[in-house]
Amino acid sequence: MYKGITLSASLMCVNWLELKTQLKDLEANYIDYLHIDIIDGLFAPDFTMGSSITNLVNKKCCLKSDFHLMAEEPSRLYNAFNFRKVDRLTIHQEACRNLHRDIVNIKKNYCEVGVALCPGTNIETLEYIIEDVNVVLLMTVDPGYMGQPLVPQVLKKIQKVVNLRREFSLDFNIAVDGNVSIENIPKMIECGADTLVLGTSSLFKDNQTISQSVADIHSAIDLVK
Ligand code: S6P
Ligand code: MG
Repeated sequence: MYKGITLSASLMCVNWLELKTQLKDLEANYIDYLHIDIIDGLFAPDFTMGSSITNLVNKKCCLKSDFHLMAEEPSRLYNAFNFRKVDRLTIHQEACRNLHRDIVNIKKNYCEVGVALCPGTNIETLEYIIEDVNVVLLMTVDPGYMGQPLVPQVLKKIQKVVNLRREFSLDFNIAVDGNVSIENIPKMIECGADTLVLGTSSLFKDNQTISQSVADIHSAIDLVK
């Protein structure tokens, strides 16, 4: 955490040939979570990591896990992963036939729970589950790939979720995921985001080390905090 902002590193953006070193660098630079994207090729295009990879990474890395399941009916998949009580598991509103049941199940049996919304999904769908979640994750790109441009209208949505949180007197986190770049970080925080999912546009850059990227991320946060 830096100045009240939680930092979550997107594992799918890691340099896989340097995995061990990069995991150590994330730990040394006080990153809070490893953001683990699971894509089923149906809810979103492409595939990412399966349990053999993520369970191995979890064993070797001290960071808490922030699972982001971009999968249809995600409850089919929970048993493949090793969730610890301190981890987070975020599922998509659009992917669950019975969202409330799924949220209560995660909270009771696995770990902290989050609900994610794609850029095109209205926040009104949160009203009846909002009291049960630890985090609302707003996708700031459409799910599937790293390196996509920001969907700018989501900035307005962050502010709406802040208002909703105030209206219900709640304290869940508001996470943003997708093109969380050095340029976009101040805008996102000003709108009310407190958890940043960091990928190729800020943390994992070809031409600099993780420590240098973290310094740039801190400077971007300093502009508004
Ligand atoms: C996208 C996924 C994300 C990406 C991350 C990429 O479907 O949920 O977590 O890994 O957003 O970051 P960037 O900086 O490359 O857009
Ligand atoms: Mg993600």
